Amino acid sequence: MKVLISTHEDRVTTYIKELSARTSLKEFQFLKNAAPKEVDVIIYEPSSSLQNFQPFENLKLVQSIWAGVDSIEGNKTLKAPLARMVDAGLVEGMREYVLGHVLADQLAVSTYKTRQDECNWDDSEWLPLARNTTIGIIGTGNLGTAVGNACSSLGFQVLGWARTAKQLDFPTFHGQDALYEMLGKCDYVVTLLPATSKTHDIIDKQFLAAMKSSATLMNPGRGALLDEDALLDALDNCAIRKAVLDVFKIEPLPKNHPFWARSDILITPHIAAKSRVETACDTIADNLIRLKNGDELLHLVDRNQGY
Ligand code: NDP
Ligand code: OXD
Repeated sequence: MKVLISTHEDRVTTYIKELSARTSLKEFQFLKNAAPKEVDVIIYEPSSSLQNFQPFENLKLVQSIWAGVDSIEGNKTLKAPLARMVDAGLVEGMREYVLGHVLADQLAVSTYKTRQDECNWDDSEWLPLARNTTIGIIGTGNLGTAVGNACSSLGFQVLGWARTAKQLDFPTFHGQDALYEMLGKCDYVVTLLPATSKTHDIIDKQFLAAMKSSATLMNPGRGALLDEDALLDALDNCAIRKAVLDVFKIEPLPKNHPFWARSDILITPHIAAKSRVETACDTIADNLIRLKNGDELLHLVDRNQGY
């Protein structure tokens, strides 16, 4: 099988090396360039220049290196099955990002640094305990469930919300009414939804108004989820306390964007969980071997739902 590696230029050689180590060289040929008609599988990163899949007439699978497939699933030239990335590296990265930011906030890290700069020994505050803190996970898929479980294991109260009903180790809800009711109970709201036509601007005026005024919004999902003007209004009117944002409608965030100057918004540059070659290749090799053996492919995107 011919497998075209269509990733960022810097990573192609490493992908070829790692995938070769996990599969039989007799069965798979990993290529940087190939005649489109001969290609069976494309390993695909959204930053790739490849946008027209039409010439790839014999394509059997496009395996995305990213978990979020919003930049590719709507591509009308792509008729072959599309699989998204589900791997240990993304899970660990997202768990650590969310927990790290929640704990840094609970421990008032930035406040104590400011007081240190003023030689100010103020020990009057009682830091909140996890047991008295509720974290709402909006989108309890692969990442949201892992984040929720990690928060539970540290003693946080966790509530989850998704499109469909499910049984997890923490209480979960679905449906619009349940969402607003749940938001009102959370001290942190973490959005881990995919960007689809149904989730566009889901964090809108009504969503933010349903949150506690003391709550923090954390969006490591996608920038498309957030109505940016509604967030600025909510912060200006103290409808919520703070936002931690990793993803934006336009990336990189333009230099003149109002978010940069706000002390109540913490910006990270889409680094919450990056696809790492070592762990991504475990998933890719698994799917390649399944394809070769005619077994069911994993992590296929439902093109009707968009994720
Ligand atoms: P999954 O597909 O496993 O989970 C998506 C979750 O969102 C599911 O629980 C799904 O519900 C829910 N959902 C989808 N649409 C709706 C809707 N209309 N209403 C309510 N719930 C909905 O994805 P992952 O957990 O793997 O990833 C989530 C997202 O995280 C990715 O799509 C990507 O955008 C983002 N991401 C960001 C990264 C970063 O570095 N910032 C890194 C990796 C991913 P149901 O379970 O019912 O299907
Ligand atoms: C992803 C991402 O979707 O890094 O994997 O955002």
